Amino acid sequence: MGKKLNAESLKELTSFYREMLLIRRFEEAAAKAYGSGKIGGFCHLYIGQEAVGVGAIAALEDSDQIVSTYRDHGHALARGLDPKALMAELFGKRTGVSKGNGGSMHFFDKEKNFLGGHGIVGGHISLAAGVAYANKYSKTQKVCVCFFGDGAANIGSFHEGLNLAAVWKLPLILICENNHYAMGTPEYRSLTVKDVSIRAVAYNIARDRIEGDEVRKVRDHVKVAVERARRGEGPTLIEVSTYRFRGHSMSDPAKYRTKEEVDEHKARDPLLRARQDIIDGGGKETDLENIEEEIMKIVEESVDFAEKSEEPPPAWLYNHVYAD
Ligand SMILES: Cc1ncc(C[n+]2csc(CCOP(=O)(O)OP(=O)(O)O)c2C)c(N)n1
Ligand SMILES: [Mg+2]
Repeated sequence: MGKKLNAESLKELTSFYREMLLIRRFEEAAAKAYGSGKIGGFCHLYIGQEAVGVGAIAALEDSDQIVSTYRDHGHALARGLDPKALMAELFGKRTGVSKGNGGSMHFFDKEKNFLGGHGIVGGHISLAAGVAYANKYSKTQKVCVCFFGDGAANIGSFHEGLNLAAVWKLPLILICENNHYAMGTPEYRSLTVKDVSIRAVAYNIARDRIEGDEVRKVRDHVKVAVERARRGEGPTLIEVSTYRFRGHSMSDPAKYRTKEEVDEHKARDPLLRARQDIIDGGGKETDLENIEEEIMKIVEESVDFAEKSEEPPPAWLYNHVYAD
């Protein structure tokens, strides 16, 4: 039995639950559309990891930047990008957030300070260090959060990014979403450290490590790092232990994991956890049912919008490839 919550905490947790449910239902709808051939190309689902993105992004101001991977749907939704424009992007339509030119891996919204969606594993970490450098150089108080996986922590750009962020004390929060697999490779085959955050020691920067099934805990820990960065005390490397419930991408049947292992992690589903904490905290089942209904409507509308939108003209293929 969880704790009773005061009205403010209950409201906050319910709003986090709503955001996580939006990600879950949005991606379930995307998987269905993918299965029926309406979405093409790569499509990596975030299902199971929702508390990481929602918790971490809740610790930020809207003016802070987010740099994500190809597994970017959850981060984009948590940042408040329009589900219609995101679904249309998955469908490759001109109304998509990247005008149908990017697809699943390349969500981007400058106004929302959502700076991608990047397909090259780990390559975006040094880009994020560049964004954090710009924040510092132009004397803003902004911080940049960069999400990446356990596999990305073995890429050169991770080490270059960390080193420069450390040397220049950049306002960068590095969040390693350790879902314990890089495609079909389990972490023990590619990592010699117990957890990725230990690598912070090599660069003399702050580190933290948490379990990723409790959304408010993620928010609280990331907030400490954000405040440290805003005080000018430099970057933090945080490992959040999490798990993806689906395969690496839509084309992966994930045969390298046992059913028992997956079930064990599903028992720690961040949505179930939040749901239970809301009920124990004094929230009502009917409120949760209303949220479910509201989210289903948003998701259905996003699919409808994507289906009805036009394809981009072929000439748009050459847009936004090189600077003018
Ligand atoms: C430089 C590079 N190498 C290989 C790939 C192919 N690839 C795509 S995702 C992936 C696994 C990355 O795993 P991880 O960093 O743990 O992130 P996760 O997919 O688990 O979220 C690989 C090897 C790539 N996109 N870029
Ligand atoms: Mg991984």
